[in-house]
Amino acid sequence: MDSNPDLDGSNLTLAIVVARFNESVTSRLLEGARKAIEQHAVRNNAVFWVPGAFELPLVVKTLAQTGRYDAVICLGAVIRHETDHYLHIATQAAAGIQQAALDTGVPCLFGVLTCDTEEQALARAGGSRGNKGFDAVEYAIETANLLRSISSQTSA
Ligand code: INI
Repeated sequence: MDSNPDLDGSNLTLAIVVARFNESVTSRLLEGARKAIEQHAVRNNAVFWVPGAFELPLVVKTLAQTGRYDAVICLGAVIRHETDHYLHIATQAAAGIQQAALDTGVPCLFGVLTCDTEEQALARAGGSRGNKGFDAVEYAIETANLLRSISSQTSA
């Protein structure tokens, strides 16, 4: 197998779940995600909003279980404040999203920024450090196409 990712989205349906908390950042992640969807000709997509990153895992798992989506992409921004509250949110979001993928067999992508400052988050949401929403869609397409090719090889 070669190392080039298959980024053809034309046979894929994607769900994107976006956390409203820190919306100035997450709306930019969504813009990046939409650019990747257009660039890779994704066949269909649907966008769902949740209050914060802590709510992502349940909604992601529910969407993955419907069987309608080839991958589910989570977008969020967890930013450190004075207490360790953010740490619990970031840890549970990451673990819950991974668990949703393992439980359902549907790729669930972690496009959640975990940063010390809003400035760092904005740099990764279309600023000097790229756009992690764009990247998450590309990784979703690659992983969904890989799973398809594995299952077509094993069923041949
Ligand atoms: N939610 C986020 O998405 N990012 C944060 O930085 C954040 N902080 O720091 O509090 C945050 N809190 C809300 C949380 O995700 C839940 O919506 C809330 O706790 C209710 O379950």
